[in-house]
Amino acid sequence: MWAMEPGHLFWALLFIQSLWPQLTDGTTRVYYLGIQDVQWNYAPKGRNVITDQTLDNDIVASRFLKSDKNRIGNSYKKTIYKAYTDGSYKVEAPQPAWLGFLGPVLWAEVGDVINIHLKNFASRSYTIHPHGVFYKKDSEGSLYPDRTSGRLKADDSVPPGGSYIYNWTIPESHAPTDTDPACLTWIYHSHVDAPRDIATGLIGPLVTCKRGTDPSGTLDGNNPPQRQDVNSDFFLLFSVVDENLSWHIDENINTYCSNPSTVNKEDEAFQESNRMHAINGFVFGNLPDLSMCAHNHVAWHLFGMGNEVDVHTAFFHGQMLTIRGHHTDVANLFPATFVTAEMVPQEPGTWLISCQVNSHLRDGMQALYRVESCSNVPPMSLLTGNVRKYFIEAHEIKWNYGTMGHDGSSGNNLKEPDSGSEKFFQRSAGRIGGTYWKVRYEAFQDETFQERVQLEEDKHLGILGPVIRAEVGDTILVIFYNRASQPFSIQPHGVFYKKDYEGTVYNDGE
Ligand SMILES: [Cu+2]
Repeated sequence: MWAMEPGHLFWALLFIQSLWPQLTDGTTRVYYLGIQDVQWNYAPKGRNVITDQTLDNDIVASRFLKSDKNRIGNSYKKTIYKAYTDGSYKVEAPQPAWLGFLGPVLWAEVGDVINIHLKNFASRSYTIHPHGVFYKKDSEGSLYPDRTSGRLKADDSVPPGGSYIYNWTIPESHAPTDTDPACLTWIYHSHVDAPRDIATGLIGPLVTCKRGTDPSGTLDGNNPPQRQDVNSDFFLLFSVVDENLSWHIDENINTYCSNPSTVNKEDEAFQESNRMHAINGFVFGNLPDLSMCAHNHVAWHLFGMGNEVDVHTAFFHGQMLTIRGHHTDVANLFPATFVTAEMVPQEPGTWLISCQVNSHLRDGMQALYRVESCSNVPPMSLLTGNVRKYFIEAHEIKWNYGTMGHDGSSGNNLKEPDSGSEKFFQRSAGRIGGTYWKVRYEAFQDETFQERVQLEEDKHLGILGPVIRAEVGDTILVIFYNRASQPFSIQPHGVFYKKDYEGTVYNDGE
C-alpha cells in the first residue's frame, strides 16, 4: 500500500480538485419534474387560424384534425414532463401556454448544478437525458449497453411509480464561448427508446448561460430568469410529430376512432393523418400567446427533432434574426439541431412563422407571433440613401428547360431515345415535354411597362426575376404590374417592410 505524508495528501487533494471537471461554484437549481399522461389537442382553437377557416372548409387541415371511423383527429394521449413547485408533486409550476406539450424550461449558469428530481407517474419506464451539460454515468438517463450496472444503471430507466435524482453541471468546458450568445439552446428528452419516447411527448428545452446572465440568481423551476441582455425568451420545437411511433397509438385508435376495427395501421393515408406538422405541438396557427414588444431584445431558442422529414426552414416574417453573428430571416433546423436566434423586432403587427418546406407549410407548420408597440421609441434610423425604383411585371412565358436542345455533358439530343433526358423532353400524347407555361418577374424601364430592362450580366438568370440591389440606408420602391392570369405578389426577404408591403396572404387581423 502506498503511504503518504499528511502534507502530500493536502497537495494531492488540491491537485485532484483542480482537475475535477465539474467544479461547481454556482447555485444548485432544483427542479421537481413529474412524468404525466395527458390528453393533447393539436388544434385547441378548432380551426385553421392562418386562413381563418373552419375545419369543415379546410380540406388539408381536416385530413389531420377531424376524427372519423378510422381517423384519430386532433387529440392524442401523450406523456410529457411537468414541473412542480416542490417534492410533494401536488402543485404544478406555472408555464406559458406557448410551450405547448414541451416540458418546462430548465435554466442554469456556468458553475451551477442542475438537480432533477424525476418522478414517473406514467405507465411505462422513462428517463430524462440532457444535451449540452456535463453528467456522469449515474445521471446520463440513456439506456444502452454501456457496461454500467447497479447504481450507475438506475438512471437508465425509471419505472412507473419510481423516482430518480439526476445531477448535471455546466463546467467551463460546456460554457457558451465568447462569440456565443449569453445563453445557449439545448434540450432534454427521455431515452429508454428515444424515438418512441420523444414521439410520445417527452421532450423539453434546456438553457445554459454565461455567468452573471441572471444577477438575481432566481433561475429555477418557479422563477423565470431576469436576463440583463434579453427581455423575452421563446422556445420553439419544429417537428413532424409521428404519432404512429407513440407508445399510445393503439389506445389513441381505440379512444378517438369511432370504429377502431376499421383501422389499418399499415395504411399510408392513416399513418399520414397521424404525422402532426407541429410547432410545440400546435398546428395551423393554433400556437397561442407568442407576444413581445417592438424594440425589445428577444431570444428565440429553436430546435428540430424527428426523422428524415424533419428538415425545417423556419421563416420569421417581418423581422431580422441574428444567428451566430449573421443576419438572416430563416433558421435551418435538422433533427436534434439547436439554434439560438436573437431578434430586436422593429415593426409592430401580427407576423407569420412558417416552415418553408413546401409540404410542411401546406400541412400546418405555421404559427403567428405578435409584436406590440409598448412604448414610444424614436423612429428607425433615418434612411439617408437613394430610392431604388424597380418596375417589375409578372409575365406569362413559354419556358424551355433545354434551350440548346442537347445534353451539355454528352452532346446528345435531349430527346434521344433511351437517354436519361428523353423522359423530360420528348413530347407525346401523355407527356408535356421540355416546355412549360411559367410566370416570370421581368424588369421594365418605367411605369409604362413598354420597354424591358435588358442587362448583359442578367442573361444567365434564366427563369429568375431581375436582381434587386440596394445599400444600407436605401429604399427599394417596386412598382408591380401583374400581367398574368392569376393573383401574384412580391414578398421580400432580408429587408425592412411594414404590413402594407409584406406581399403575403394570411390572417394577421390587418
Ligand atoms: Cu418543416
